[in-house]
Amino acid sequence: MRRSAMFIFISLLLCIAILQGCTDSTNKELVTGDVIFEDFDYTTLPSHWTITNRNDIFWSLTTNPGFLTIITQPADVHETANNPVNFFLREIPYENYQFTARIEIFPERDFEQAGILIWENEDNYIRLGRVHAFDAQAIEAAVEVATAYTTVIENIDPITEVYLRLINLNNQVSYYYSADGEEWIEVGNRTWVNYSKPIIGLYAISPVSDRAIEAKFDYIQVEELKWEAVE
Ligand SMILES: [Ca+2]
Repeated sequence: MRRSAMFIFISLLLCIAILQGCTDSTNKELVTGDVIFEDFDYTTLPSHWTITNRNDIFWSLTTNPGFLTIITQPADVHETANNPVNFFLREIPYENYQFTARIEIFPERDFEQAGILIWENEDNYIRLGRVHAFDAQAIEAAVEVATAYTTVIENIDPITEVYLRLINLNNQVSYYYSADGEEWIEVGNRTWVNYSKPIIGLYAISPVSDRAIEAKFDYIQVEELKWEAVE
């Protein structure tokens, strides 16, 4: 890698979590552009959402008003076990972005989980979940590439409310979570992706316990990130 390219790369790494005051070697600054905010404060799902393997018995916009509620089912997209029941997907108009969601779930058996996605298809995706894994409460940062699943699981305190965030900047994705929406902790390994369209998603599953438990999605926010010339 040429020195200037390396400098830009290192600059990106340094400022990916701190979205103000970042400049690169061409004197550009990373700023927030347009914002998509959806708080699920409606009773009819907008048409920009698609639902995979849709089963209307197990999701609702009215059970908990102001939330998208998904009832976990024995579903998953782990490696070749593809059965994504009620994964909510939507395309976004941004190349670089920060995707945040506030979720309430308390998983109590292994692999019960809810989380957020960056999606190409069932075998190529980024997944960040609030999960019960190996007898512990955890956050899981995962990526699947052509059915090969790679994961980092970090144990956390037994919280019900969680904020999850994925940042996609120049095709490098980083994973964060927060208990309060203010203090963010990076998890997992930053991952390179090159998907055909920017598609984000929400999911809640119970692939081993098969239990039906409630995952409440309070809102999503997607902030466009862009480089702007410094005056
Ligand atoms: Ca898969």
